[in-house]
Amino acid sequence: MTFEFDAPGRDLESLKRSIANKLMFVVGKDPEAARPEDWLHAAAYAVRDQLVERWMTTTRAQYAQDAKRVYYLSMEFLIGRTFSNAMLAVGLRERVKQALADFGVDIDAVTELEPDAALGNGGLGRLAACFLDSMATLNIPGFGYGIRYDYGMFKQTIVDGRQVEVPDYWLTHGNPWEFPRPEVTYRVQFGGHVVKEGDAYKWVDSHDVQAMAYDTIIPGYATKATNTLRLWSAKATQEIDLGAFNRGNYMAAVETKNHSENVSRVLYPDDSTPSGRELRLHQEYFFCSASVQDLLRRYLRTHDNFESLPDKVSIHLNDTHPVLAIPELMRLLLDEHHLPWADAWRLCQGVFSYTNHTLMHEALETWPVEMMGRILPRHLQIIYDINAQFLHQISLRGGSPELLRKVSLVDEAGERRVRMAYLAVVTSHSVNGVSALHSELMKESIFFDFANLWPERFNNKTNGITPRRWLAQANPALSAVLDKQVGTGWRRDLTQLSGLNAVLTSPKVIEAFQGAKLVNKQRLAAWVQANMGLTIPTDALYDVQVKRIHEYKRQLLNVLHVITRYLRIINNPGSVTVPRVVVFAGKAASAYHMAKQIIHLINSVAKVVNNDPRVGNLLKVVFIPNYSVSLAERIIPAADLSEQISTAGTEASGTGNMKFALNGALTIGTLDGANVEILENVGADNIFIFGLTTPQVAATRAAGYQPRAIAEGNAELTAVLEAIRDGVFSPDEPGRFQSIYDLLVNWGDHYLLLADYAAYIAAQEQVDVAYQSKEAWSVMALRNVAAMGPFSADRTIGEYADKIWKSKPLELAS
Ligand code: T68
Repeated sequence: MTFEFDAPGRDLESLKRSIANKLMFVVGKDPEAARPEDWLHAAAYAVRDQLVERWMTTTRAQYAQDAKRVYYLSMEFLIGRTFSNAMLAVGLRERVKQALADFGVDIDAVTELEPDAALGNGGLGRLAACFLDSMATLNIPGFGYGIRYDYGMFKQTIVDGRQVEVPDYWLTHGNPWEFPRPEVTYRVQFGGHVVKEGDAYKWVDSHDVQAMAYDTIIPGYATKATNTLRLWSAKATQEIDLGAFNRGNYMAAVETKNHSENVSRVLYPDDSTPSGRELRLHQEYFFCSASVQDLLRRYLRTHDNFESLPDKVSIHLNDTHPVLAIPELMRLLLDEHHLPWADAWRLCQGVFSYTNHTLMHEALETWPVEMMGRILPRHLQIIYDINAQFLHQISLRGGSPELLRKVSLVDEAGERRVRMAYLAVVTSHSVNGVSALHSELMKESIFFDFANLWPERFNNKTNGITPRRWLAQANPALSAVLDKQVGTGWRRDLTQLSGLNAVLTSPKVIEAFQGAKLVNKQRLAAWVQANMGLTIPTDALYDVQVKRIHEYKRQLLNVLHVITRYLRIINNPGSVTVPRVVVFAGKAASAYHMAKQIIHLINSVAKVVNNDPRVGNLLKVVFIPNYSVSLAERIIPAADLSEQISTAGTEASGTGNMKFALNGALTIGTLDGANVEILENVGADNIFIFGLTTPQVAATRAAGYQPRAIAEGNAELTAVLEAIRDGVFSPDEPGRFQSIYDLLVNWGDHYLLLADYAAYIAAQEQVDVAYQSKEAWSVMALRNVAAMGPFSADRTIGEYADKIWKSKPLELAS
């Protein structure tokens, strides 16, 4: 067969023709009538064409080389926008810009119209997106598997200072990046019961849902390699209940369909309601089952037995949300492919690896045995069997009944529950944390007994970020400075930024860096003006904390500093000389009352401070609504100071900390998560570290921490707390923030804000002193940029590939 197609041209004329063709024949619009969204879609299809041939070449090479494939299972992929990223990957941004300009279309304006794919909550989902980028860039054959939520992370609006959630239907205008694959569907069973036929188990009377694949191409940078993100959408197995339809009951006839399709309807911003939790379990199993069926089918295309499964397949579990993939793979091997238990178990242990992202007790997933037995009866049996064998093995090794109780996969205290993290640890050949500190704490705390049993299983893989999105794309101004000083190679090898060290005291370099920072502040200030109607100065220190709102991340400690500063300005004029813009952004889980109170407080403080004539431009407070990947790309490059102030021992790693430092902000932070490694890399002179260390946090709590005594011993802190309590920031409702005062003074201050307050304020004073010498500050910031090489996700993925997945880069002719 001859099959010929027109490889999409890369010159300006070809691009223009391609965009014109897409507008006409795919979008179906007359250029006379085309709206900006139509041009965006036309341009997106034209850019996507540039990726398709690479995609097919990569897939063919994977088969030809019988390459080991890495399957990254994650409930979340926080991709953000794709248009700019794809243009960057294929090196066509300038030409597409010109092509659009020739049609009278402004590329920046249409870029802003693309909705974020907000299929994630925060760090965990964004990490998955950075990892896909790095896997493709390093030619690691990788697939992301997740859920194609109809509604991504809710849109946050601020109404009278409070967070109000609005649904995010991101697919309204269609998604030009995805390829729907109606032919790639799998049946996913729920409910029913298990019957035994001879030695075999059968899962019967289930109500089933179809999982349908949607594929997105993940381009590598400066390589022909691409990977695939395959997201599953729920489709009813039966469109219409014919019985009900015939009886004329049309609503009932489609009800089951709607119910089935709810599985992939919405991303969970939290899981605090019982009915919600049951849907969450459905979601987890839905995507695990479809993914495992799919990867087995791909494996069996070129293999007729399972012996080489661990050599050809790695399944990585991004936290415990995909852990049901374990009993699902067992079920398929046992019940569908009739392998003996021991073989199936050995294969599972060879295939699975797991990353832990939190030590916080309330975030460790467990499922009531009752619920799991009702929804996934066969999986509960398999988990019981795994548990029985595991406990037997431990008791043979002399484990005490006490140890058996502690490590059991089923928590027997109170309502019986399956411990998903333990199931992940017992099965996986590798268990890693996400920063050096976190990986150590993980072994000392939640997995203590397991680390004693199998020390070789536990390891650290410090997180990283993709320099393509977080520097090249987000910060063109600084990128141009870096290109001039160290060349352009840092996009693929971030360690090349260390070349900056030789030149960063040169006045020209300093001036160029400051120029780039100013451009980025102007870009942010213009956005704040246009979207919030607020004027912020561009010659102030930009002090930024953007991340999910959570008590442990201590946005409230930042607010205590803001109020301290405010009171100093009005009570002691002249005592504060460095103007600051303090920027906050972040979403609170919809059911997390205290996090929402904190947002309300920030907005209330902003209102008072920003309108007090005594303050002027010395202090502005901005809460930017609806934090997202695309807003992060605008906010982070403008920052001078990066707030990473979680209570030591609570933030597993953080990745925002890396993004800020890479964009030339200095960190004010605790010795928590990856801050510790940032300190080691930038040196103590180029970072502001303060506060209790992890052991000191433990000791403080053990000694019977008394926040009230700390408050009473510090007059300035007392004034700040009383201002909150007495309604200085809520004059219309004086008692509004009593609960925040109580949280800190009367309810134990669990995250030790008051214990760290004095040290934090002292560190902020050092920041002010340092900022007064603009040159010295810029040199410190440049030293941070120069030292960020190790925090590239390429380094992280290189380590995962070598040490955990044992996967080799694909060989591709260039
Ligand atoms: C984050 N975790 C860690 N969880 O908090 C952060 N959780 O320190 C780390 O840098 C990052 O993971 C990457 O390793 C999360 O973001 C979630 O988003 C989440 C979502 C659902 C349920 C539980």
